[in-house]
Amino acid sequence: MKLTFRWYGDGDPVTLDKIRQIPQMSGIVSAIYDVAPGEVWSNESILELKRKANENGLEFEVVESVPVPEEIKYGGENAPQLIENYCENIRRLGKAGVKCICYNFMPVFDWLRSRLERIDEDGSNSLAYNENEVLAMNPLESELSLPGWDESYSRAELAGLIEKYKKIGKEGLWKNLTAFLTRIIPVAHEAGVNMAIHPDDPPWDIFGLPRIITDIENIRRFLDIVPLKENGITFCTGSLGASASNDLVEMAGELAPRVHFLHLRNILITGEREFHEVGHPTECGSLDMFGIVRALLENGFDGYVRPDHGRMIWGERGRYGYGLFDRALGATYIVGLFEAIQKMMPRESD
Ligand code: DNO
Repeated sequence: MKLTFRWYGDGDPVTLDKIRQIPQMSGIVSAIYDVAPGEVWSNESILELKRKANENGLEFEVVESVPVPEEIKYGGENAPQLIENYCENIRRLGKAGVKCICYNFMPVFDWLRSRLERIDEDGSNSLAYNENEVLAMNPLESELSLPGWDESYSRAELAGLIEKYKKIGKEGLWKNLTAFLTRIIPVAHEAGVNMAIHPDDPPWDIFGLPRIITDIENIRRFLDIVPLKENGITFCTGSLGASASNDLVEMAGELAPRVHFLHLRNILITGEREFHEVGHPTECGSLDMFGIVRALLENGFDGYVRPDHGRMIWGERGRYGYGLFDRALGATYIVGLFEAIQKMMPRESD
């Protein structure tokens, strides 16, 4: 596995010289942030990002995300052209040495929480989700803002978008995902790039918007659309784990050969559709981090890993979920987990 760390570019208070000091850190996970979804990224900007990483002793082999424009997801008239642009990004990134691209197919909103600064018993802050609080929010009034959200729409545009998805429903979304995958995966195969779809977070419908990358049945359906290795997933423990009916250890074992990217974080489920984010170790939350990593490794996982969201600790202020301190603690926990499990596994020569 290769340990990586998400970096939001020059404006990120967590700088590359800090990231490189985390033990075992191999590279960054980043993206070109100043272009609208659907546009082709310039070769110069891609190479510049790579240069900055390399100058700091870090690789740039994972992109998160090349965002999928809404029009591809709802199947608008420009979808075919936008899919071609997407293919061009895959080719350009492959040429620059990128090996894995993470993306999602969530309508309108990427990951969602109802509280951004839950005060935990130890004085740290974390992100929390409570379904009743979410239902009480009006999606047309942006009361919350999370990194990863496209907030460029006017209210009227947003209302229109929500209507479009309600109309096409889940099967419409599957159909548009199929059109997307059947075109992009052969390009990724040629370019030597693994595509890794991110599960929906949380893994259920919100605000009447359909969500489909949610559980084992749906992920099997997704993988079967194009049964090539390059059509793979990001195994995000915190996203899939929010649904208590997802058995993550079992899912990890079955899906391992198609997991290209692993997002590790823990959550504590406190009720029906209610959870908050906690420190990464198993004992801190509801997820069996050891069991998940062991199931992945025993079934051949050898992809990229990053510590996912951290809490805000030691007085740090920063991008929600993406401060330095707790993610760095998570990174060293991950290194320990992998080392222990790998050393316990029977070697081929034994
Ligand atoms: C949240 C992230 C997501 C993820 C996208 C991938 O912290 O895991 O925003 O990057 O869903 O496209």
